[in-house]
Amino acid sequence: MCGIVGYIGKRDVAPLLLEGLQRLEYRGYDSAGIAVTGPKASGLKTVKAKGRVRDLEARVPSRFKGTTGIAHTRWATHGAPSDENAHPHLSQDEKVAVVHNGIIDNASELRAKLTADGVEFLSETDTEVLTHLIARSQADTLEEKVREALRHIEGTYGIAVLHADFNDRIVVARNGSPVVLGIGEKEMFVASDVAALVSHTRQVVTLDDGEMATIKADDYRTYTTEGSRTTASPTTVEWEAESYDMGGHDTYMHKEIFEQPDAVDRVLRGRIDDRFSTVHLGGLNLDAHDARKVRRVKILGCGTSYHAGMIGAQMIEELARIPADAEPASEFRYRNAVVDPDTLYVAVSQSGETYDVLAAVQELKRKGARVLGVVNVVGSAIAREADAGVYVHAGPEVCVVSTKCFTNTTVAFALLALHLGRIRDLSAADGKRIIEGLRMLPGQIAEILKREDEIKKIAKSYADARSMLFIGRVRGYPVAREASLKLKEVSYIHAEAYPASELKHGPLALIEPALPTVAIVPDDDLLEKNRAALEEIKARSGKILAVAHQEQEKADETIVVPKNENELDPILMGIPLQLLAYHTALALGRDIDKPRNLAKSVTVE
Ligand code: HGA
Repeated sequence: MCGIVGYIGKRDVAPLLLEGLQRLEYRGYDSAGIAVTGPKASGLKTVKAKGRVRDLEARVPSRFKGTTGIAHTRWATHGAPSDENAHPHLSQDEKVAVVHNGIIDNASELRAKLTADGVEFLSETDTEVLTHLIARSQADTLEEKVREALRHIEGTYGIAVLHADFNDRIVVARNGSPVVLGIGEKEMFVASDVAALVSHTRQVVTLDDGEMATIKADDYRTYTTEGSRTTASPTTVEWEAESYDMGGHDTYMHKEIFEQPDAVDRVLRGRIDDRFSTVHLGGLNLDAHDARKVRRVKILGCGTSYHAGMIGAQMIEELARIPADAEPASEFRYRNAVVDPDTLYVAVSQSGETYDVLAAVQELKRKGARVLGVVNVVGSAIAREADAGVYVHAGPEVCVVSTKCFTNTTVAFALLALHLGRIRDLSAADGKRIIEGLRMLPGQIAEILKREDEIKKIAKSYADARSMLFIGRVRGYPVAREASLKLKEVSYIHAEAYPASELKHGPLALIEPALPTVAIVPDDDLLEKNRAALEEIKARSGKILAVAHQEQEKADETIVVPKNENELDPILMGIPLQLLAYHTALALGRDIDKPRNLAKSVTVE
């Protein structure tokens, strides 16, 4: 969702900020803006534009000089995408500029009060109230002005504030929306995502909720919104700037699909213990004694992470024989769920900042539950908020549509299931069998990816479908769900996933030549049942694409994938369907890395 970048130092700030915004484009946005100042500048200068960062760039005048600045990509929550609603928002005296990620819940109330006091609003955003509150504060320092304004605010924010009278600093604050400081040599950066910083510095300080910071060119300090100092020492970001480049691919989605053999290798690296046929998960903080006491596992995630959680729940039940299920975090947090001390709660989020997942974690913690985070971004809010965690080590994922993070999350769940299983009743022989299967995954994924041309051809033949049905049973069902989500997200073709076992209970009524079915047909104990479903579809002249371990007679086409252990098959069976979604979208000319209306990390509710 929306992004913040800020800089203070000696360099010409506008090009730096524009470059930072470009690095955040992947998160999804509808407009952008920039404000600059500097020791020699008189006042603040701003430019804003609806549309892309390149539209903003085209508007930046050649004499737009400054050495301090803040910039933003907006994903509208209050007020339509427009030049006026784009951030930064300026105070009436044009001395204060604010960029904001998040939502101010009591904005209308504050707007009414400010309007009654004679303030004229220039935008429809919730953010603008904050600008006026800061400008109207009588406090002596910028820090105190911001602090005073924030006292009136209910809601979530990551903000960066510039003030013409205090142009040696940028003041930032965080509550529910990420803010990261980048520490350079006599220059400082601030951003909502390390992607905007890593080409300049890999030394970062991540603010906690309720924390503020002042950055100056050669110094930074952090403190709470109440004003007491906090100690925040910089950490080094693992990800290199190059990981954010396209690396010769036409889209990030394509690049990230093809990175999967390496990514899976990374999530396995250093974790397998052959001696005891198990795995070590460093951040788990769950000794054998505690692990034996777990009576249920509840996995919470949104979208693709929820589907990875469904696969994870299946693996945990199979390998560890612990009852497990997955639920959308967005639903869980609102249903006053019974929180049980013997349940292990697992929160899944690739960014580690997904608002609904974070809120569910906070609610669980408040009720005394034990929460494990399964996240990709090291040091992210969920990683820090959870009691323990397993990183999925997929590397940065830029495309809005998740591929390698999904796959790595399912592998991380296989590791967790194996670990729990080996502490409980899974035999060493079965542990060894799963480990051998895990080691085969990178090579088998590479093998599937070699079939791209074949899948591309199939995708073209489905591109004119108005709707598609995805079916699978038990292990295959979450694969069908994720494949259906992938197709709709990136190609905009309507798709629906159903358990194959439920066909007769309704969806069979839809079957006709114009509705193709994609069926997940693994060679497992349900093979014959799945074949029967294909028969039923064929008998009604439905077109079928099967993803299977052997050619399926009743299918019009079969994509044959390599066989692994039954429990791990779901990890592989989704891979060709990522390529199917990709090539269908390509054939339809879609904006693959930035599908309409979607954003990468959903940091608002
Ligand atoms: N509420 C602000 C910022 C929106 C946001 O954080 N999106 O992710 C606005 O609508 O401008």
